[in-house]
Amino acid sequence: MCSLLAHVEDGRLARIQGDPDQPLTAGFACAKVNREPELVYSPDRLLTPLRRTGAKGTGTFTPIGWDAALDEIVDRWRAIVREDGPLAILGYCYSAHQGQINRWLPMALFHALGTTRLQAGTVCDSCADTAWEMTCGPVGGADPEDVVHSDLVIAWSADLVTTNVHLWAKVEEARRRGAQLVVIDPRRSRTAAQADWHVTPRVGTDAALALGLMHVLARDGLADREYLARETTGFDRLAADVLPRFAPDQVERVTGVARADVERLAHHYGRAHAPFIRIGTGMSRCAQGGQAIRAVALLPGVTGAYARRGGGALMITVPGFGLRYDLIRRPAGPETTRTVNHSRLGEALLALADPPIRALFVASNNPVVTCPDADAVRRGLAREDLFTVVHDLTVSDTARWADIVLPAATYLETEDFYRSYGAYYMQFGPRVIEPRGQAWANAELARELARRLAVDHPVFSMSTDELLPLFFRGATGPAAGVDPATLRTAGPIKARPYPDGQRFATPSGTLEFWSAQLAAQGLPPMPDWRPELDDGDEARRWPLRLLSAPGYFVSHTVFATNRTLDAREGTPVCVLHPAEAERRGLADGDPVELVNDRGSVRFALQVSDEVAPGVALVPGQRPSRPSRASANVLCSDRLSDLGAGATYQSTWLDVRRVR
Ligand SMILES: Nc1nc2c(c(=O)[nH]1)N[C@H]1C(S)=C(S)[C@@H](COP(=O)(O)OP(=O)(O)OC[C@H]3O[C@@H](n4cnc5c(=O)[nH]c(N)nc54)[C@H](O)[C@@H]3O)O[C@H]1N2
Ligand SMILES: Nc1nc2c(c(=O)[nH]1)N[C@H]1C(S)=C(S)[C@@H](COP(=O)(O)OP(=O)(O)OC[C@H]3O[C@@H](n4cnc5c(=O)[nH]c(N)nc54)[C@H](O)[C@@H]3O)O[C@H]1N2
Ligand SMILES: [Mo]
Repeated sequence: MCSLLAHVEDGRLARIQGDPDQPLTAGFACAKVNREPELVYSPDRLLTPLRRTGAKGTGTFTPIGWDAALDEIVDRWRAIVREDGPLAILGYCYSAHQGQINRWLPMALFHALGTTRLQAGTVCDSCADTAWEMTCGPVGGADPEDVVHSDLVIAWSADLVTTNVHLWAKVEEARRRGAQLVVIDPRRSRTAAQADWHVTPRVGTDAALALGLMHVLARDGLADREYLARETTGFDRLAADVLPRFAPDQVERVTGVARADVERLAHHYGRAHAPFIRIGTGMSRCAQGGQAIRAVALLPGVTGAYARRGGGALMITVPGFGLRYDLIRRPAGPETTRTVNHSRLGEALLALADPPIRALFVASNNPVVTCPDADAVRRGLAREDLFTVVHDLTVSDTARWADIVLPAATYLETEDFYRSYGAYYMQFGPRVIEPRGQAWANAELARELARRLAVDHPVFSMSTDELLPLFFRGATGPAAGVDPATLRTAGPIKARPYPDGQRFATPSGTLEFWSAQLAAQGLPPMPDWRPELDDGDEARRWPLRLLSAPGYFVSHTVFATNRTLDAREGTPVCVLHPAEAERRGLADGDPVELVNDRGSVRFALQVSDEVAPGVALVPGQRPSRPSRASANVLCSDRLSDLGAGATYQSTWLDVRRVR
C-alpha cells in the first residue's frame, strides 16, 4: 500500500501522484492507481440505491432512496432473525477498501448480531499467512527498503512489476549497485523478462525446489551451523529425514529445473552475502501451497541470511506493526458461531441447513468472478428465497444478482486509517473529495444499520477520532510508540520492527524447521513435497494445469471499472505454449473454450512461449460481462493444506476450439 497525494481542483479529483516524501512510494504510483480519477468518475459508478425489478441475475433495477432501501433491509433481516435466528444471515465483506475502519466496521456489525461468520481472506493469503506464522511466528518480514543492501534478490512467485512496483524500483536500485535478480516463476512474467536469471519450476513444485536448495547448501558446507544452532529449531531432523530425498536429480524430476541449475542456484544463494527473497502468494494457491511457503521461508535460516541487513525474506509486514484490531473487528457478539470459508460461498448458499443462509450482505468483493467454484456461487445467488444486498461502487457481476444494491464511496471519498501490508508505513488518509451521487462509505453504512437494528455498542456511534485510539490501545511493537492523536497531521509513519535482524515469535522463539504446533494439529511438522493428486484424479484425466496471475492493468475486477484500464488489458485471453496450440490445431486469436468436469469458459487464445507446455495461463480477474466468464468456474473449492486457502492453481483442464 502506497502513500498518495491527491490533487483536487474545484472539488474534483484531478490527479493522483505517489507521495515523494514517503521513501518507498518515492513519488510515483502504478499504472492502475495513476489513473484513479477515471475510476472515481467512471460512467459505471452507481449513484443511488437500487431495487430489483426483474429476474435475479438480469441486472434489472430501479433507483430508490436510501431510506426505503434501509427500511427494506432492516425489515427483512428482522423477520429472518425472528424465524431462523441470526445464523441465517451472512456478512461477506472483504478488503477492496483498505482502510482499517471501513474494512472492519461492517464486519463488527455482523459479529455483534451473532450471524454466521466469514472466515475472510482464504481467497487470497490465508494459506500463505498461516504457513509463514507456523515457520516464523506472527512477525513481519524484511523491510522492503533494505533490499538496496542486498546482493541477490529472488522474486519467488511474485510479479513485482505488476503487483509491487515500489519494491521493483528498489530492486532496480540494488541492481545498479551490483545485485543480481533471480525470478522463480513458471511463467515469463514482466518481472521475469527483466531478470538476470529466470528459473521455471512446474506449478506447485516450489517446496521441492527449496528443499533441493537446502540439500545442496547442507551438502556443500554452505549452511551457517552457528546461526542454525542459535536461531532455529529442527534443521538436523530435516537434514536426516527429508533432505536426502531432495538431491538435485530428484528435484529435476519433480520441478523440471535442470539439476545443474539447482546446484548453481544453491551455490549462488549460499555465497551471497545478503540474499533477499520476496515471497509471493501465487505458489501458495495450490493443494500443498502451505508447504511451499514454509520451505521458502526457511531457506534464509539455513545460511543465516535473516540476520543480515538486506537479506532474509519478505512476505507480509502486517504482524510487525503490533496494532490491535479486535476492539473494532469484534467488539461484541457471541464467543462462537457458525463459520463460512470465504472460498466456499457457493457451497454455503447451496448446502448449509439449520438454518440455511437466507440473507447475504456482500461488500468490497466480487465473488461471482473471484471466488473458486464460481458457478456454484452464481447458482447460490440465483436462489429465489435468498435476500441479497450488495454494497459496491458499481453494479458488479455480483450486484447483478442482488435484491438491493447500495452505492459505495471510494477510499478517496472517505477518511480512514491505513497500514501497509508490503511495507512498514501507517498513515491517516483524509477524505479528499465529496462522495459521488448518494454514495456512502462502508463505515457510514455499518453505523446506520447498527442504529436501525438497535445494536447497542459504542463503536457504532464513535467518530473516526474516537475509533483511532482503539487500534493503539494495548498495542505492542512500533505501534506502541505512536500517539493516535497525532495521526491526522503526521503523514506516513514508519514502523520498523526489527532494525537488528529478523526476530521470530514461534512458541520456541526460533525459526522452526520442525513445528510442534503443526505436529499437534496432526499436520507434517517439517516441510515436504509429495505428488499432488486430487481425490477424483482430475490431474490424470485433464492434460493442462491452470496458472492464474494478476493482470498488469486489471489485476482484480475493481480496476475494470476504469474503462481505460479494461481496454488496455484487452480481450480476456488464455495463453498456451505453441506446442500445445499446434497439437490442438489452434492459432493465435482463435476463440477457445476451457473445459473440465466443472464447466467451460470462453477466452481468446494467445499463443506464446511465456508459459511451458502443460500450462494454461489466464491473466487477471476480469468482470464477466456478457460473453465473458471467470476462469474460477473451473476451480474447485478444495482447500489448501494450511490456512484453509483457495487452490486455484490445482485446477486441471483442456482447451479446445469453440464449436
Ligand atoms: N496496485 C495494486 N497492487 C496490488 C493489488 C492491487 O489490487 N493493486 N493486489 C494485491 C493483492 S490482493 C495480492 S494477493 C498481490 C498479489 O501479488 P503477487 O504475489 O505478485 O501475485 P500472485 O497472484 O501471487 O502471482 C505472482 C506470480 O506467481 C506465479 N505463480 C503462480 N503459481 C506459482 C507456483 O506454483 N510457483 C511459482 N514459483 N510461481 C507461481 C504467477 O505466475 C505470477 O507471476 O498483489 C497485491 N498488489
Ligand atoms: N483464479 C484466481 N482467482 C483469484 C485470484 C487468483 O490469483 N486466481 N486472486 C485472489 C485474490 S489474491 C484476491 S485478493 C481476490 C480479489 O477479489 P475481490 O476481493 O473480489 O476484488 P475485486 O474483484 O477487485 O472486487 C472488489 C469489489 O469491491 C468494490 N469496491 C471497491 N472499493 C469499495 C469500497 O470502498 N466499498 C465497497 N463497498 N466496495 C468497494 C469494487 O467495485 C469491486 O466490485 O481474488 C482472488 N481470486
Ligand atoms: Mo489478494
